[in-house]
Amino acid sequence: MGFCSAACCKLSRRVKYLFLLLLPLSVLAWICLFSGGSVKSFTVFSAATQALIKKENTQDLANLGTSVAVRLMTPTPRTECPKKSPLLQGAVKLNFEPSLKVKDVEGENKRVVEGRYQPLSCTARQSVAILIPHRNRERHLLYLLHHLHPFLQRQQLHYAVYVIQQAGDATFNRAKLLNVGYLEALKDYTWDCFIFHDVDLVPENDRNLYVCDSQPKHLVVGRNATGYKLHYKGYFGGVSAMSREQFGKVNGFANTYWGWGGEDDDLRIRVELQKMKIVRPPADIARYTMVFHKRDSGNEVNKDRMKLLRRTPLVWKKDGLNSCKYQILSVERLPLYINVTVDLGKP
Ligand code: UD2
Ligand code: MN
Repeated sequence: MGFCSAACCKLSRRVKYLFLLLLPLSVLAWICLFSGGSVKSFTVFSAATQALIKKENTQDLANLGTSVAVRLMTPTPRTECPKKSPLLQGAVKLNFEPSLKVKDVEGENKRVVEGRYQPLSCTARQSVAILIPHRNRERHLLYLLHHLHPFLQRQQLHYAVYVIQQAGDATFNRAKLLNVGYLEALKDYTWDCFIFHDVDLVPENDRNLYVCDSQPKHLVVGRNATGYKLHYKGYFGGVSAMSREQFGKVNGFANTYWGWGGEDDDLRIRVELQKMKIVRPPADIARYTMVFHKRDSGNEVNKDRMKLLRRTPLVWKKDGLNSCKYQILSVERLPLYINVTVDLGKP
């Protein structure tokens, strides 16, 4: 037996199937590239393929083959979407039906695949990752997804929704969850922009654009609970937008705020230390409804927050994205969002 055939014999049946599947896939990918398909979608495709090869998951490869074939039959978007989407409606009526089910929201959003969407008719101007810190707020999450998916689609964005779940019952840490969301989302795609989004805040007006500007943006000027007035001058909580670069530059959120409060002010201090300025959309647009809730158990007021805020200028360089230690327990690609469950450790 020659060297090659001896080696081939050693290949498991699984690897052979993998090879047979990969061959037509790579042909498809080349056709895609040379027929003028967007380079970006090819890159996404090959990154996804490599990830799957690593896992040797033949079923997923078969699925990927189908989705590539579907994409090849779909005309490639060539023109950039207009600055102002023609689909915007302005103020929309929100509803919070107690009978709403996950299946209803999935049915309303058939073009959202694994929490991700991109417009068909044009190339989105920005790719945006929505990061939602979460634990035990399933109803709020469903109401938010119900409104947010159509809202983002009307804005003609390429986006994905990530829900970052804190596992266990240690004290809640919103800021660290959002750091994890940023780091994990970047493993999927090089997102331009990140929206840090409370689960209970539903935007009322789709002219409140979920895109990043040249400066960090605070999207909640007013909400029902505060008579739609800005809470206080330096307020940066609730929903905010920072580009990949802006968030990297401030080393993300601090990891050290356990429990309620302070982490949003800490981020504002980081932004100001970098000589950036927080911008806000007009008050009549940046309006939210906060679903009523009580303080959760496990998220008691952080009594140390004032002390922590005083040391931010001294510690921001070593407390943040570059020191964020965590353990991912699972990443589930559900129809409406990517569900990242993480063990953050304890205070
Ligand atoms: C305010 C800020 C929020 C954050 C917080 C202090 C507004 C509108 N929001 O929210 O951005 O700065 O104060 O930490 O001003 N969560 C869970 N499960 C829990 C606890 C919290 O999912 O058990 C998540 C959820 O996304 C929630 C967010 O953390 O929306 C903030 O917690 P909150 O809603 O209890 O605090 P709130 O409304 O005072
Ligand atoms: Mn809240």
